[in-house]
Amino acid sequence: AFVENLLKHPTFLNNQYHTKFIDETPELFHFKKRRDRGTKVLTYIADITVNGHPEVEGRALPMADLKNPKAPVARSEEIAKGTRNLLEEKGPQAVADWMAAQKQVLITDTTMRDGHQSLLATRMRSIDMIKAAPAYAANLPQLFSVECWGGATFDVAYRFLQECPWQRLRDIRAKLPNVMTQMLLRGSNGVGYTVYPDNVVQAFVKRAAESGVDVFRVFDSLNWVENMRVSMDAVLETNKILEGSICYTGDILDPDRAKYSLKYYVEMGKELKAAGSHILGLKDMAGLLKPSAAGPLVKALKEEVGLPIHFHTHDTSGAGIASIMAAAAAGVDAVDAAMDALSGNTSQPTLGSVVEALRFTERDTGLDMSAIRDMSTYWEQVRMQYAAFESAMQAPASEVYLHEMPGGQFTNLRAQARSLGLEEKWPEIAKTYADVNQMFGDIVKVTPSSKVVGDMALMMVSQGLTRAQVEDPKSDVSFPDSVIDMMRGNLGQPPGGFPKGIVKKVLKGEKPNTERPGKHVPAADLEKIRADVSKEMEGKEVDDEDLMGYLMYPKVFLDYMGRHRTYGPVRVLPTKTFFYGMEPGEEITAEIDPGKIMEIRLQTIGETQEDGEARVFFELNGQPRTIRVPNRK
Ligand code: BTN
Ligand code: 3PY
Ligand code: ZN
Repeated sequence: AFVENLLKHPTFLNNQYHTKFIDETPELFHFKKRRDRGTKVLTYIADITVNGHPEVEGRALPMADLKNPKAPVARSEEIAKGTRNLLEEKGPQAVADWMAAQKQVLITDTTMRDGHQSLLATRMRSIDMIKAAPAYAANLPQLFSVECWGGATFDVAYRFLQECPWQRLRDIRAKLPNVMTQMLLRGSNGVGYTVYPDNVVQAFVKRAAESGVDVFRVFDSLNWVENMRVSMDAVLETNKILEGSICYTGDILDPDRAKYSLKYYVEMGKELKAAGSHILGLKDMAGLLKPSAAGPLVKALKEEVGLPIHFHTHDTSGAGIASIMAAAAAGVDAVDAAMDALSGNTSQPTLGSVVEALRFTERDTGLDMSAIRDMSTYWEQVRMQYAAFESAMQAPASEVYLHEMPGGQFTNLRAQARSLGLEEKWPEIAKTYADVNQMFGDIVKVTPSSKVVGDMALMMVSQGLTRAQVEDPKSDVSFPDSVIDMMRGNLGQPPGGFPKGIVKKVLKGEKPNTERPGKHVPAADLEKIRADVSKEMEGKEVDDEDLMGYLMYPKVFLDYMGRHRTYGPVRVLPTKTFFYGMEPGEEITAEIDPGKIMEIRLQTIGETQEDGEARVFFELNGQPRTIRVPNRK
């Protein structure tokens, strides 16, 4: 009925369909009759089969004979106790104490979050993760944690994957009962790009803990501890693990980058400890911590802060594992790595290689190499499904020391440049990004501040502007909105503040706010918003998870819900089907509810009729079903 309402709507017929159309047009939701979920899912398959998925259009195709990935088998019936059991039984401080007392280097597997965020534009679907979870529980119980939530995954799940991020978390949690789950939280920016009211951040953290997050890695995109407090206090309330994190930028060995010195990081570490962190995160989001600097930094943090250290880096330069080894020698407690098949380049260093590098040393990780190989074989098959989202990056790039872009941004910005026709100007963009950083006062660049620097650099290169021209008080420059927002103080303050000249130029004399941005954002009336959203969705109940989805990304969430009404739980489909539909004669299965399997066979695709609709003929559990979908081709 939704599709019918949509197709017959004058706005749609006039080709004025735009993404806001669905949430601005409530009559689309006046259904005559509710279709069952099976029919909805068939409608999705039919639509994708006939029209293609817009997200993979014009992109590389996966290998023709691609098989549905098969998860590794559990090697024992019994699930050994792991970090999660310790957290549940003894609480977060006990985990931190145990960590500090360990000899081994503990390992976090980032494949399900940063790995695919950095290599595959965050497009990995829940089903591919959930299938792996039992093998993690059975075969790799010595892992410190599995990073599987937060960062960009939240937004991308709703926006591009047509699935609920909360359900992903609950499903992974249910199948991984013994190893801690971990998320990345952008402090007062939650899992978004802007400042949220304090009570929204608090409610978000509470809900995330209840839905299954054990370790909260919290950072601020300008390293402003003041701006992290609300979220850190909220984590402490949940009795989960608070990993307050330093974002590493610059180079402690470079005398010309004195702002981000060893002393600076030690001071920040102390502030994070005073704020209640159980663990200190050392978040090297761009992979700038060189092997020669990692040792002295980790040693100083260990000695002077006194918290267990959890080191996160990216292998963009190719030097990642060397930095990990230096950190390990200096006493780091835990490190992040991605399973081999999703490691390297802008992702984390290679998990199996880290394990081998530490084997037969006093810091041996205790992980089983054959279990790692099994798991990586699975991830390799998974990765092949996402060929459309692979970046063009073929090799490590020491260029990262010039621009300092975070792993997730590097390939993304390059793709953005390509789509603007600026591909051959990439070296200039990289240099301009570095210039913009200096113009903004040498800031930490990580979501969302990295996006601001990227926006500015692209604008300058596309308009042919130099730094001197931008800074010239006599020139008239039209700044990107994100730059204006940051100079107003809406992301907080970097160490030493933004340079006065650029603030004045961007704000044209408007006075910036230099206090904590959240201080000036009124509390959200959560129950009123819940009622309003429910009304917008024809009285559908809005639970806390949905409410948080809406509060983080109002439009993205409502669009998702609109599509969900039409297409149902498409998360149960195999990834290949989700992106490419089915071929005549093909048969797939999908578990629509635990234990309830749909057997779907696509018979044929009929001709498109005069009404512009194609008939697609299926068998669903042996029963013939005809689905009509608009042919938009
Ligand atoms: C998007 O809105 O582009 C992201 C997700 C795709 C939504 C599905 S794809 C099949 C159907 N047809 C559309 O135009 N959108 C939905
Ligand atoms: C994110 O915020 O998504 C990041 O990965 C930052 O490094
Ligand atoms: Zn990262």
